[in-house]
Amino acid sequence: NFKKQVLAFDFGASSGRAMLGVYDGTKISIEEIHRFSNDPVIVGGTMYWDVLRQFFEIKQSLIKSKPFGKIDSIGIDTWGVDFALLDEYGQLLENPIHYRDGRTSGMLEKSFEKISKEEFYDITGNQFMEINTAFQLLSLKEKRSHLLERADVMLLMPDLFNYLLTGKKVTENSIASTTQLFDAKNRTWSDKVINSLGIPKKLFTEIVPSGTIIGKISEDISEELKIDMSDVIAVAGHDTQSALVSVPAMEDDFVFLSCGTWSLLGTEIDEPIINEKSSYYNITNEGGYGNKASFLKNIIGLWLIQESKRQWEREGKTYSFSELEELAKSSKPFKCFIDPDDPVFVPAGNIPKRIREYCIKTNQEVPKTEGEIVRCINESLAFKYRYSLEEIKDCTKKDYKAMYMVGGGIQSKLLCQMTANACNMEVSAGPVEATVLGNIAIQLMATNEIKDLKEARKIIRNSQDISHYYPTNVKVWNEKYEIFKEIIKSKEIVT
Ligand code: LFR
Repeated sequence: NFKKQVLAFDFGASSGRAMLGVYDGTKISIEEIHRFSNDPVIVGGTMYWDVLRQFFEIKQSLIKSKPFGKIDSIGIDTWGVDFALLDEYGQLLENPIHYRDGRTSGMLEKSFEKISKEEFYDITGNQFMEINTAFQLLSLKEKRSHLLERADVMLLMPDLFNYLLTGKKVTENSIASTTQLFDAKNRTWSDKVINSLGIPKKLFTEIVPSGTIIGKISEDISEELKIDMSDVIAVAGHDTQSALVSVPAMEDDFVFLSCGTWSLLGTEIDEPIINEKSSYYNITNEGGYGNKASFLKNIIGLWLIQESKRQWEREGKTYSFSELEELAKSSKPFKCFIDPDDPVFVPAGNIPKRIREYCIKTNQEVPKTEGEIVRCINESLAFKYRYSLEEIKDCTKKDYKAMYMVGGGIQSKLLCQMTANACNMEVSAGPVEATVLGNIAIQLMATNEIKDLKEARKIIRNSQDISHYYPTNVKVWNEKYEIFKEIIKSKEIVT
């Protein structure tokens, strides 16, 4: 009658959640304990995390989990790159700022005045993106340096929540590796990058591997909430790396596509790949569970549909995701394409309008209806997956027989089928709750309930439904792919 119960917290763009994971020795089952809004708050033009509310919700979750009995451990993951600054008393200096805030605009170019782009990539192996921690910190250095001077410690978001629960200040490896301040080959903070950007070295705490038991819930909190002092485990704090743990692959070389607000497409490797080609393609290397690295592309993902849906709501038109999918399905195929990763699509706002403007600029038919917009997003994403996969394959020189799609985005059967068609590849889709399952599995590995990553993947495979999609209509998709490539190249010239 063996049973282990753990709690996984996952902070995503649509919501934060506490999920109970129950392991019976062969399968993991999950149940939602608490779901709460994780909406950023704009104050005086700055977009913040509502961090204390989030901590309140963590406490609420702990209270709500009481009727389920003993919780053996807790693990927390969030999206990457955001952080908090603390003073020497361990208090927050200000609310953490959200990566979609505009403060990093121009910081990439600024950084290249301080360290050459080549050396920067050579050390960090990270895809250059303005949202990265390095550029957020540089914007502080440039515009509000007094804050950095006052700060004692920087903690990335999952590490911040771990600290608020336990009082222990450490940095977990996966979340460190996506900051662009991390030396990918030596797996430590990069003094060279940190010093070149002029960021105080003392802000950085010790890096611990994913799956480190960092301590127990503090006495204060356990007394306040009348709960046991469960262990807090630094899981892969970076949600993408927790999700990767649950890719149900049996083979060593596989392609994964983690589909949520972002689409992360890549492959798992043992050592980072950093060379001229990977730099040219701007492919990122990130650290994962069990010393694995992943070689992947950040693609803007379902943000385009989520934010379009919000825009239509602002205009008084409310649709569910499945309604939007139906509308897209019945719209004319291949009417127009966008480069989903064009910078114009990153900020929040009127995405449908920006898509129409993009189509005008690139001399394409302009999508009018909601269905046409969603169709254009889905087809363009599917083609962007192929485009990125070709770049990855050009670096690894490997061929992959199937693509493993995981995460909430796979609830769109349309997107899964289009991905199979565009990439001309079998798509295995599942689990939907990849991040949470990975978070749970890492906790179970940390306490030796599950032996290793291979076994964790097997258990998850047995616990979850996996669907399969096979390419159809390949000839047409191949032809249209050529047009997609022309469009995204011509846009580079127009702007
Ligand atoms: C996915 C994710 C990506 C990261 C982006 C911003 O949720 O963590 O991996 O690049 O969000 O942090």
